[in-house]
Amino acid sequence: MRMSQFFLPVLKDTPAEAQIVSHRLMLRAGMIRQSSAGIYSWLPLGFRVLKKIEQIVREEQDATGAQELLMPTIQPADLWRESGRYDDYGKEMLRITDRHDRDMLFGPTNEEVITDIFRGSIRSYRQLPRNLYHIQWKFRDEVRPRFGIMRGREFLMKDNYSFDLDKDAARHSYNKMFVAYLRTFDRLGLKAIPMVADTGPIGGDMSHEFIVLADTGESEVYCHADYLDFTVPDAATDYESDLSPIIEHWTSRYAATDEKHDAARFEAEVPSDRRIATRGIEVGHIFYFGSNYSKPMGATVMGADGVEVPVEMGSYGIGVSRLVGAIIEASHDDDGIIWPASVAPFHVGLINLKVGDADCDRTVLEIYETLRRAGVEVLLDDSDGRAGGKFATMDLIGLPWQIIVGPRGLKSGVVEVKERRTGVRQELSIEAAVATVAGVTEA
Ligand code: 5CA
Repeated sequence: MRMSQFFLPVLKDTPAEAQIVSHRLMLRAGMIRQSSAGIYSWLPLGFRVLKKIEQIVREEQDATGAQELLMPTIQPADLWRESGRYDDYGKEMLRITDRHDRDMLFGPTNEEVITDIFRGSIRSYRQLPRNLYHIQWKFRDEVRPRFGIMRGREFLMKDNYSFDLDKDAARHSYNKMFVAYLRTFDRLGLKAIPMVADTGPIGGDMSHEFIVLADTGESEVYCHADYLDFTVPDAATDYESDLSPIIEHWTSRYAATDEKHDAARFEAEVPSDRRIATRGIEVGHIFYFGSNYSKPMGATVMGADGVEVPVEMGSYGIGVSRLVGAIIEASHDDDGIIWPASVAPFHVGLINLKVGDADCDRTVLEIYETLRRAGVEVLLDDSDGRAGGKFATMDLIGLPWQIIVGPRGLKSGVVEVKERRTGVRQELSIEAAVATVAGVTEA
């Protein structure tokens, strides 16, 4: 992509309304624009990151055997009357009336819709287990939308729903999601700690929130420092095997959100120099709620003994759009964003320091084409602005690598390669520069 053609409305000044660094940087880097309170447009740079996160989430879900579908954003109120949540959900639900005076709503979550699909299609225990997910926009009319996309009113969520015959099988489905979440957040370059959590309006009696520690987070959290060094299960994990040893390991130390915090236990179980009491960003939340929805909504299956039973269910959410902010909170410096390679909007920023200089123009094009042929995503700064401005923009948008081509270097056959994360600069031949940045495309 050529910068001269790319829609990248970067801001020079820090927007006054942005209180936290991720919000400031997303606005400055031209990733998002507010449409109304808590509702944002995703501009091309931000949208590329959102899609990359979505794809990693999808790959890790598919690896567990979960299947993707797509449910609507607008739901009929009647389904929520059946589950008993229509009145309970309160003002956070955006209620809509259609032209026939039917009560509709913009979905804040999808337990009712998926339970309705399930009950219309599945009859026998032989058709279980099932785990279905979608990645779809949600709307919650939050009292205080804030911090940009971090607490939005409209936001993108991955939500799954598992269906099992009995509690043991449902526990296995829960464990699968637990492991998939550890892997997903790790691939996104985040350390997310599973913490015992409250179930709120979703309900149920077992729940974990996955929390990224950050001073700017909205949740107060308490945990053992050991979690920061725990190893995440690898890609070869067999999801059909007994996953409980992994879960036991990852729940072996104290970790709880504010609502579930027990100060006496925290002090008894965690040595004082290992206690972390801080804030965190909730990037995922998993729930086991048994038959809370299947019973009132009549989602039953025939068991092997011929007896009809309500299915055991769980639901599992990841805040896909919130993750963009969480990653920036975890990875930035004074100059801007530092994207982990796995979600970077482009892998390389290629800067032509002297547009119009035949040597520079030719070399830049040669590098651009070579990288593109190798499948590396490149953003070519072909504008004729000042060098200082070009460097500042490249640092702000945080691509993992920069290749800087100028007339002076070319005289001695070299270009400059800068790694954004470390700031390390090297003068290299063109071939070596290409090999350096192309050799690390895999996250
Ligand atoms: N049905 C369940 C699981 S699928 C559910 O809705 N869970 S939730 O309420 O915990 O939301 C799941 C995830 O969505 C949260 O962990 C959080 O990362 C994200 N999320 C929730 N509310 C917002 C919001 N207002 N803005 C951005 N992300 C949000």
